[in-house]
Amino acid sequence: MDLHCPAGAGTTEEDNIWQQQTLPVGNGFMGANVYGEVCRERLTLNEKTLWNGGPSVRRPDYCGGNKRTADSGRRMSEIYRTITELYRAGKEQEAAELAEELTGEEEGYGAYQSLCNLYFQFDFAREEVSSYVRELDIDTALASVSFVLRKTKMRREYFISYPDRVLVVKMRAEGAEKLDFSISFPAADEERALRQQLGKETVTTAADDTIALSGHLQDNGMRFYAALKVTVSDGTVCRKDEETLAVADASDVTVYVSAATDYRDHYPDYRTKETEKELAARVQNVLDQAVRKGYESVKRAHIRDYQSVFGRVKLDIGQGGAAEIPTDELLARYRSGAASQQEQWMLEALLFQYGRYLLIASSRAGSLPANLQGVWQNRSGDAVRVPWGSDYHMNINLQMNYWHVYSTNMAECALPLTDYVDALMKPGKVTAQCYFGVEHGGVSAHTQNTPFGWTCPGWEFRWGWSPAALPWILQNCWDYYEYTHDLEYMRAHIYPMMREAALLYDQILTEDKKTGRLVSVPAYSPEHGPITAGNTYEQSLIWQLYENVIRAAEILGADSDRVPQWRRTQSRLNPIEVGESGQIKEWYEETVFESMPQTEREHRHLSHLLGLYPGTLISPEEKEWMRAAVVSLEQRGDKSTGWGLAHRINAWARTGDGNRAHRLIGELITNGIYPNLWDTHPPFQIDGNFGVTAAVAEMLLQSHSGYVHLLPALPGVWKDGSVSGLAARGNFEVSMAWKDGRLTEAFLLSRSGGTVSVQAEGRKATFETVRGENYDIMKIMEERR
Ligand code: FUC
Repeated sequence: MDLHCPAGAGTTEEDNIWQQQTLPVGNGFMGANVYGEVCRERLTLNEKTLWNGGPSVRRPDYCGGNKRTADSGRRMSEIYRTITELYRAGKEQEAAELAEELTGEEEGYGAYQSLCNLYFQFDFAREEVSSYVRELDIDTALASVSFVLRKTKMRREYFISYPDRVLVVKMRAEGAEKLDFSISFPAADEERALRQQLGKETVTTAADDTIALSGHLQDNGMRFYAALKVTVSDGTVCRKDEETLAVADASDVTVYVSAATDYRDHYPDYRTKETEKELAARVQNVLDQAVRKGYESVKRAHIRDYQSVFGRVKLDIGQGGAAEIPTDELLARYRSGAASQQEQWMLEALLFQYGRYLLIASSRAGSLPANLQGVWQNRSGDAVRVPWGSDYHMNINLQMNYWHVYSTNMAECALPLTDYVDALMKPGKVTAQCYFGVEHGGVSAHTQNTPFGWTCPGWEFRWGWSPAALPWILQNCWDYYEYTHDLEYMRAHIYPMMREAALLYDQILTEDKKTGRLVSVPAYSPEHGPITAGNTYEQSLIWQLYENVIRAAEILGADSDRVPQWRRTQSRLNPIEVGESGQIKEWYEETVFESMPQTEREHRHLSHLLGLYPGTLISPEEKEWMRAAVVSLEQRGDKSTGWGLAHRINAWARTGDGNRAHRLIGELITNGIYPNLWDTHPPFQIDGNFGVTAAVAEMLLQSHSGYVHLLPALPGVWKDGSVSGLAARGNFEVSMAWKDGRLTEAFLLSRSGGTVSVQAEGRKATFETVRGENYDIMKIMEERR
């Protein structure tokens, strides 16, 4: 199976409607897409843990995809040792060829699965409907549809509550017409999936006012249970047939849905071990509680919970109130150049906040992290049909999913990520032993990861091998501490992971004889170019790992015996080299641009620029490297896929070029999103949504170089504006306003005290802060003039 099949391959008309037109709601655990059809309304429903793959009676030997021996019969760790020896002997070509044997299994990788659909079948005709409006209000996380049917106002509302763990659909008829419809709840199985034995075995039971869906996945026996209950305030609801309920003569109907599986992120079995009955009882209990609580209370709790996170950040770039025109039209106008300045701002501000909405809807404490499609998926079957299995890709995608989580003040939404990476530690240690033969600790994971500890290097070296992916995702985890200063959390959950990752590199880095540099071998820059001994991608990420683990150890007073060695190692990594074209080299063997084989000028990955963003290696103070980074960015160009553009925007923001960053936001809006504002690779991939939100924050506030930089890359077109609630490293919160591109007011709230340096308008001030105090930055700057 070639996972890197042509982009968007297999996307059907039906998929396109789903990914381009429907409205997503979610609570991290469940996701749903609202079609907004009037006569036959449809929702697709997801449960985040429903995955094929992993341990199964079909795969008694499942071991995270690790392959002990290559096809040649040699052990992986032996092959690895030989590769290092070949490099040492200067036999680069032979080493690179042998590296391609470092692969894992394909069997057991699996894919995320769509759970089921919800259909509401009415018997009126479309022609009888007028004044149709479909809406997703991201201030309240409520989707709604309203229309008039023969003078009766019909209103439907949809949300998924995090506090109550249910999907709620409310339908109301205000007028003479009543609500008469049937409800069905079929499992989402595609024929091909069933043929491949990758579908579901399901029993559907309708009784009185409930439908229950009970079953397991054919591939791995994972149990799932989903239940739906209908309440009516007038009229009736009853069983129509074994799979359908009928509602009649009602004017106010509420439908509650809850679902769960017996998955647990726990190595090596990944199951709760609940019986079918226990699982059903768990879901039923959640459902009953929500029904008892009632629609109004569930809705109130949902809005309160959602707004407690979403409401922290406000952005005003001149967009004014809510748009008068539908979003898809706004988008069309933006693309054709017909949008007014204010309409352009509307869309840009909306896209920024949408990335926050989508993460709150797809990553909440206790859930798995947001995957390649967040929590939303309409497909089932293998990892070709479900693009990339909708997995946890760690050569940029999972990282990008969380780039905005701290800066836009939603740190609690990152907890699923830390938990997930933590759960990779045990299988990752097995992978490290298997492939590197290490004996003194160390952990490793590569490009593709699943909820079943799939930490092997994939089944093709040229996209699968990427041990630096783990240090990279650990940057995201480390940032939790940088932004929250939660020392105890860092001690218990983050430091141990970074330490384990460092232990691997303590053992495997080898000296490049020509340069004296300590390198990782074999090294491959994500999906691009030749296999070499060390490259900028690997070296930058390993450098950053040591940088962060040293800082963490010092803060905690831990591992004082190791820190000096870590420092020495870090100082010999020399990640950055400037080439003859003035560029940041992607490989150390590179001379001028495109001097290396198998390179693509406009490649989507910016792997050699990770020290610029999201890393801290190429800072504004490193002027020569910064200049070279700009040269490299120019070389890669402004054309890319959704996430490729989002990465470029963040990178340009770090260079301080707000206008270029803004131009690329325009490019993303023009070529990288669908009418429902979902990012496209294609197909739909959520990373670009999150990445662009991070980029807007990065244009307004940066804090990676030891100081809080206000308006570091403000584009000329956002000339007047304000933002409140952005977060900065050191656990500060910033609110500010600007006019004609100049800062007019700025406040910094200190959430845990400590020293801060602030840079604004070309000036810098360093001062002590007291926890809970809000500081008037303009005044402080003025006093220090
Ligand atoms: C990375 C990218 C691909 C795709 C995949 C999910 O490997 O190189 O283009 O986005 O992730």
